[in-house]
Amino acid sequence: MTPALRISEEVAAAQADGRAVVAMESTIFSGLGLPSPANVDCLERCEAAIRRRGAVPALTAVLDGVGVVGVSGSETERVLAGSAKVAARDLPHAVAGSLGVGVTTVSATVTLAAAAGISVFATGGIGGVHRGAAVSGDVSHDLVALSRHPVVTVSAGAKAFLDLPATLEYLETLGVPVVGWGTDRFPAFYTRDSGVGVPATVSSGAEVAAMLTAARALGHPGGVLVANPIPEDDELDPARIDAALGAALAEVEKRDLRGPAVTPLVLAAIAEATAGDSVPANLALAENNAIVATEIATAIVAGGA
Ligand code: PSU
Ligand code: MN
Repeated sequence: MTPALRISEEVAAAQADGRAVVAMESTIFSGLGLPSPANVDCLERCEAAIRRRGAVPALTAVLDGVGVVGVSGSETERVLAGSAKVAARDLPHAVAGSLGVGVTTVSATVTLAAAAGISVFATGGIGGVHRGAAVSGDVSHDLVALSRHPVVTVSAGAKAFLDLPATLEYLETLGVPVVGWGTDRFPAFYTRDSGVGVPATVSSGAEVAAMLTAARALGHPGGVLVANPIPEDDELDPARIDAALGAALAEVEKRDLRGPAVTPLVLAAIAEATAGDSVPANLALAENNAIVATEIATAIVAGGA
């Protein structure tokens, strides 16, 4: 039988040498996340940011029925063109059923990173509690995955169109530590302040590494969510984003879309409503998350956590 997990040679070598590794999801780099060619640009910027700081990026995906940690070379093009969204619940069928190309969400990436022994993961924005979830029941498994696997996730908050106060409540219910990177505010993806606070603030990778060590020593399962706001220069105008979100969510309702189909449509509608300005903002926050994730991963290997 083909093994369910494959760690690339480069990633395995970095782990053996005690060098920092940063996992990355693939949904944001696929057509479901960013339009072409911004998706390629985004991946290159994130990988370069990680490498420039001496760490190794580990893009995750499902390829021919194998959970791959460290997608590289010609495999990358297949992943960028992928359109089958694989969350954690989809992994067993994707692997057992030999799915050709599956792009991994936050929940699937946290699962694969933990299986590969990687402690830090950089993304754009996590999924969470959708507006109207009391009726639809749509709460992303991303939140549960963060509570289940000992992986630090760096994100610019959660997706902007979610119910952010409810998302933070749900993270509290699950016992996921949430820390703001140099801020006491929970960011809202394209903007730096969602209006909701975070329970604690950190400003260095060493502080996050120490949290992971403490969690392990106390038998606290799961990871840490590091909320890293979009850089000030790249932030979008909150009023403009609100208007774009309103229009996008009305379209979702009109088309009666549910579940995994919602995000791709909303992101495309926001890009259209902001005349494309949301795309460079998305790239900037993803790169910024890769930078912070690398600082944390470097502190973890330095501290032997
Ligand atoms: N945020 C974005 N673009 C995305 C996602 C998040 O700006 O494409 C993806 C992430 O991969 C996240 C997933 O894990 O959406 C959550 O999807 P859902 O809401 O269906 O659980
Ligand atoms: Mn969902």
